[in-house]
Formats: sequence, structure tokens, C-alpha cells
Amino acid sequence: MKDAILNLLKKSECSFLSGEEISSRLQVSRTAVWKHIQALREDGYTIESRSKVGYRLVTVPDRLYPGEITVGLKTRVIGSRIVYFDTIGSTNDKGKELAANGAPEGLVIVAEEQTTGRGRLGRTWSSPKGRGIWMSVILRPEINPMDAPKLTLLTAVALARTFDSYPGIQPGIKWPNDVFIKGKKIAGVLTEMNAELERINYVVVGIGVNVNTSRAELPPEIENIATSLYIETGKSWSRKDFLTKLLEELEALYLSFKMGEYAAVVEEWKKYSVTLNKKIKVTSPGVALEGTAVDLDDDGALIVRTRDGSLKRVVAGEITFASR
Ligand code: BTX
Repeated sequence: MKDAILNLLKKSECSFLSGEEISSRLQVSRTAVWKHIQALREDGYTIESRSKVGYRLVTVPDRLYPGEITVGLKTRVIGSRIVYFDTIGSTNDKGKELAANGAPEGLVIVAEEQTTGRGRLGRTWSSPKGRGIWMSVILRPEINPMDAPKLTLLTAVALARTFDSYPGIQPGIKWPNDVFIKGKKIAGVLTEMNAELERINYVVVGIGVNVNTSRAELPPEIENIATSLYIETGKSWSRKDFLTKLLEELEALYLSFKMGEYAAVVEEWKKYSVTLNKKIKVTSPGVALEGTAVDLDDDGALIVRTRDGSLKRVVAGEITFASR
């Protein structure tokens, strides 16, 4: 009901809507209307009220409320349900919990702040309140677990496309999961899954994007290696608009992936890559090699030419750029 009242206020734009009209259109009492208006104010909406005239929406808070995101969201699957938290440990942990309890494909968990945001390999992900997009998507693809890394690359492409729509922003993807702007990390993807030998039960794709984080809000240890849209452009951006675009790009890529169209994703990934043709060091369980990243194969594995000229295929791991 709260959302329905909000939508009526939004539709009437700058003009006042009387309590009587709201109550008759939504078939609720005037007292209930008043209570919901109070609740919306507590959520941060500024609603002007004038006696005998009614209510008028003045400002919308900078919050990722589901009701704000779903208005105008053109997706069928991704974001069909959105679960919101003001503060949470990690949206990926909540995603795994909800998925294990049967949450549907496409459910998105979004939080204003993460207190124990995670990167890969036990690393931390800084997630200050209201400054970025800290979210996870539950997917249930009918694919072999070995193909799950493709979802990370696909998500990185969705992120790159979204950043690309901002003026003056040129995103680059560092294999496999980071998005960089001018050599600094602006977004990351953490893909976790629950699977049997040949079947995935669920995948939780966690996405962290620094949107309005200022330099002072970056923890000192990442001050020189991280950036945000705000730092790059000198102005704040609507997190809701970024999220909406990202969910739409993610859905478009994911639906074509499910139809077997992955080669185009690989090509697009290569277009955005800042990894190919660079000298790199790879560390992954049981692997430590140096060489030049020469290609990404159709499965999303990185092809590295080592010093002796042989080609090695790397499916997962961590790369660093070698200095020479
Ligand atoms: P990663 O392991 O590739 O990157 C983690 C590293 O990145 C850290 O060790 C640190 O150096 C740096 N870092 C930490 N925070 C930030 C930041 N805000 N911006 C830039 N660099 C940073 C990348 O892992 C995957 C991150 C996924 C985060 C999302 S947020 C929603 C979801 N929930 C959750 O707990 N994780 C994911």
C-alpha cells in the first residue's frame, strides 16, 4: 500500500493530491493514508502536506528501495524480485541463504552498506553506506559447473557496457572479474556457486560498484588503486539509474547466454580487455606462471604464451601485470 501511495504521488508530479482522492482510489481509510505518508517520510521521502489541499511529493531519497528500482525496469527475470537491506554483512551470504531456501532465479539482494563485504580469496570489499551498489543476483542456469566462470565474464561485460554509457568513462576489464578505469579498480564481481558434479543448484553473482565514493571515503590501503564514478567525473550520479541499466544489460547477456550465444560475449569481453597483449603473472591453486596474455578462448579461459613459447590455458586465478 505504501508503494501504491508513492506511485500515485509520483504520477501527480508536482501537484497536490488530496487525502480523500488517495483513499478512494486505493480503497483505504484516510487514517491509513496518513500513516503510510508518515512511513514514507521515515523512509526519507519529503512529502509536503497542506490542509484541505492534500499531499505533494517534493524529494525522493538517494536509496535503492525496491519500489524505486522496479519502476521503469525493463527486465523479465533479473530483478523480478528485489530484497533490500539498509545494512548487511554481505549480500552474497544473504543470496546463498535465500537460494538454499528456494529463492527464484533473478532475485536481487541489494544493500546500502555491507559491514563484511567480501572479495575473492577471503579479501575484503569496502562498501560504505549509500555510496555504491552492493548487490547479488541469484541465478539457476542449467549448465555444467565447469562453465560457471563464464557468468563472471558475462557480468563484467554487463558492467563495462553500463560504465560505457557514462560520458568520458572508458571501462576496461581485467581478467576475470574486475572493471578498471584509467588503471584503477571501480567494480568487482564475486561469483559463488552451489553445485553437484554435473549440475548447478544455484549461482550467486555478487557485484560491487563504486559510484559516489569520494577519495576520502576510500580506505587508505586502496586509496591509490581504487576509483569511483564520482572521483572520475567530479560529480555524483544516480545509483538507481546505474543499477537499472546494469540489471538490463545483465539480463540481455544472460538470456542470450542461456540460448547458447556465448561467442559474442567473448568478443565483447576482448574489446573491453585491459589484460590481452600484456605481460602477466598468474597465480591460481597449483599454478604459477608468467607470460603474455594472448587470447580468451570460447569458454572464457585466458590463453597465456609462456617464455618458452608454449600456450597455457588458465580457467581461474589471479593475475598481476608484470613490470617488464
Ligand atoms: P577481488 O578479490 O578481486 O578484489 C578485492 C580487492 O580489491 C581487495 O583486496 C582490495 O585491494 C580491493 N578493494 C576492496 N574494496 C574495494 C573497492 N570498494 N573498490 C575497489 N577496490 C577495492 C572483487 O574481489 C569482487 C568484489 C565483489 C564485491 C561484491 S559487493 C556485493 C557482493 N557481496 C559481497 O560480499 N561481495 C560482493
